[in-house]
Amino acid sequence: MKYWIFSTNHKYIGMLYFIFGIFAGIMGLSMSMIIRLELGNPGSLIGNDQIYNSIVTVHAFTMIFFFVMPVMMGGFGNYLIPLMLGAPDMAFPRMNNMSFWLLPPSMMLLMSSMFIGTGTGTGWTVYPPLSSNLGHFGPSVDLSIFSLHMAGVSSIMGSINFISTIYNMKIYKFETIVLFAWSMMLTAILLLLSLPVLAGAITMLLFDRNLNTSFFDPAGGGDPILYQHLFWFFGHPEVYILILPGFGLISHMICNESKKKETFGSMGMIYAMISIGLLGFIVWAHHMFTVGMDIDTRAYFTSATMIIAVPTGIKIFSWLASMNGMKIKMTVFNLWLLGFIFLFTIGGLTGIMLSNSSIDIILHDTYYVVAHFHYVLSMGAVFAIFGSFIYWYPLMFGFMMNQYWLKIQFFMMFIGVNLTFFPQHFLGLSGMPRRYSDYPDSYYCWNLISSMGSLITLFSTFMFFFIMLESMISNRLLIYSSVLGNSVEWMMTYPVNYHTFYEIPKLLLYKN
Ligand code: HAS
Ligand code: CU
Repeated sequence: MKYWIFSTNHKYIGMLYFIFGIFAGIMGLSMSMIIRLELGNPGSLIGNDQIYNSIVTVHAFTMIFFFVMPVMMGGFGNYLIPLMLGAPDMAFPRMNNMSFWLLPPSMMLLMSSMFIGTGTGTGWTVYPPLSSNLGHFGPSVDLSIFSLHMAGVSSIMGSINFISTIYNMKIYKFETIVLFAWSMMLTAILLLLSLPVLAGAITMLLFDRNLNTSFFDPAGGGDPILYQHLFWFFGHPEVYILILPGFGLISHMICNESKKKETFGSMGMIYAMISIGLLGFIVWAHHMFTVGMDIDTRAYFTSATMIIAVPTGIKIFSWLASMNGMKIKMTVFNLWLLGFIFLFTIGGLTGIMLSNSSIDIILHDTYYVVAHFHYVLSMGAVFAIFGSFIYWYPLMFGFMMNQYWLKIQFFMMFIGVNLTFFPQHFLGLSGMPRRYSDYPDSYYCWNLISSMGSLITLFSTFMFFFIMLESMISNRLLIYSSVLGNSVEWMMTYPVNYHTFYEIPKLLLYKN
């Protein structure tokens, strides 16, 4: 027990993050099922719109801050980055432990916000005046703000750790470290630059709520639009924080699957990720086209946003080029890889649609936006997580899962998420607004289909847990297999020893 709670070992902490992330993922999934149950039929199921809105808000927070980020950065990052760099552990192992242990209390505060007071029915954007005392009296919003503060501290410490580790502890040259390490480095920099802005914004909100300041209150000379600028200056980089580690994981898997020495255009991939990271900071107002901006500002934010399609296109086409020439067998990894590339591209293209300010004025706050971000998140980030978890499962646990069942599980998931989110494009285009618990009967059909899709996704997730459990119960141990990767993290025992290296390994490849 002491080994786990006080652990300073990157593999143990990585595993703690996975356990926490899976738990949070189940919470988030449960809340999404409540949302889809409410929306499966016209009329009211929950019978209270504030409760509905709180569930939507906590679903988003849980998925973003307690599922995707902890699993990608905390889980895969902690477990794999030291192995891939040839480092014995993370740079600051005790800070690593603290990063993790700030998350459970943070999630507890968020969950308490649903049970104490009226709940935080603000959406994950927490815009004032809805989130100020006027719209939300009582302790709920304050609890959510404290929760974000703690999760933010945890992320910032994690970022410092990753930057120091990757910068100082690699045994390769910077240009030759794996793309996953590059993606983690860039994600960490993005976090370090954007999170303090969020922290500032929510602290100002906390002061407005409790200490009679009026940063966001026009009655005292403040401006609610200021909050939106601050939030989205964090919020847009945040969406790239959610996907960049996924890009890294996908690159790594494609490289291994194609049996090539490196991903096609490795240098171009690095530059593409750097430009996505930089551009991510200068496009934030595409979330605010409807606040009454002048035409020049809208033209700027539209153009700047569209430029991001270029580096992202470079990534997509480089992945395809890496796969070119390989024999594409329908292995489980290949299914997740191709699924990711295809569905993420759809999500990206709807993003380009939304970046047109004139179109966005019609589509803003409709289900079209919901469809867009679930394609890039539920089918981008989550597909990357599922694919990678299956890919590195033998390395981390030492067991082999049933590959045939995994294929069935993939197709269930693929059908489920598409059935859930593709119809939401139609709902959005015909004007159904987001964050409402009810709708006119004309939207019934697509909503019903969407809810049925979410049920398929739920069952496919159950099936995944069953497959994991089965691999452990049947004790299908793995010693060596040619289907596994050929990169450095695989040159270990399965599962990897508590201490990977007793001394820094010598690298013989290191020539030029
Ligand atoms: Fe987004 C809203 C625009 C990528 C996540 N996004 C959101 C929200 C989330 C989110 C969570 O401009 C909702 C926030 C909220 O709660 O309100 N997004 C983009 C653009 C990209 C993009 C341009 N988003 C992401 C990623 C996310 C994410 C990645 C998370 C993982 N997004 C928006 C806009 C809004 C928005 C508006 C606000 C909407 C509103 O009204 O609220 C790009 O990074 C996507 C680039 C990727 C591609 C695909 C691959 C590229 C290829 C190259 C060729 C393509 C070309 C384009 C030349 C483009 C294959 C051609 C164009 C055609 C239409 C065919
Ligand atoms: Cu954005």
